[in-house]
Amino acid sequence: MSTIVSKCSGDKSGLDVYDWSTENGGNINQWEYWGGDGQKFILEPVKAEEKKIIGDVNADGQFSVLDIVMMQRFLLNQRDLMDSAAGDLCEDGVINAFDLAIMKRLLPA
Ligand SMILES: [Ca+2]
Repeated sequence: MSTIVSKCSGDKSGLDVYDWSTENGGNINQWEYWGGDGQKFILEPVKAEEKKIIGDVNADGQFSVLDIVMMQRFLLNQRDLMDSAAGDLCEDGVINAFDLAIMKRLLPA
């Protein structure tokens, strides 16, 4: 179990489930730390499969020249990307030549 304290309180207060609510939508607010169950949280790491590899448009788990080839063919309307989210390197919601340019720059020599 972990406690999340706020720096602005000088580490004296932290997250606290108001009135030990067990209801959906129960409030969490800041309260002076006293070690109650409403101030204890379970922190879980992000699962590995949820982590995206930037530029891995063929979804093989690594970024390589094969991803650049797939991206070039996608931009020529010759095929789809296996993972289009990994191809939006500019993070502007559009996959275009600017994303390809970044991919080429990121590729290890
Ligand atoms: Ca790949």
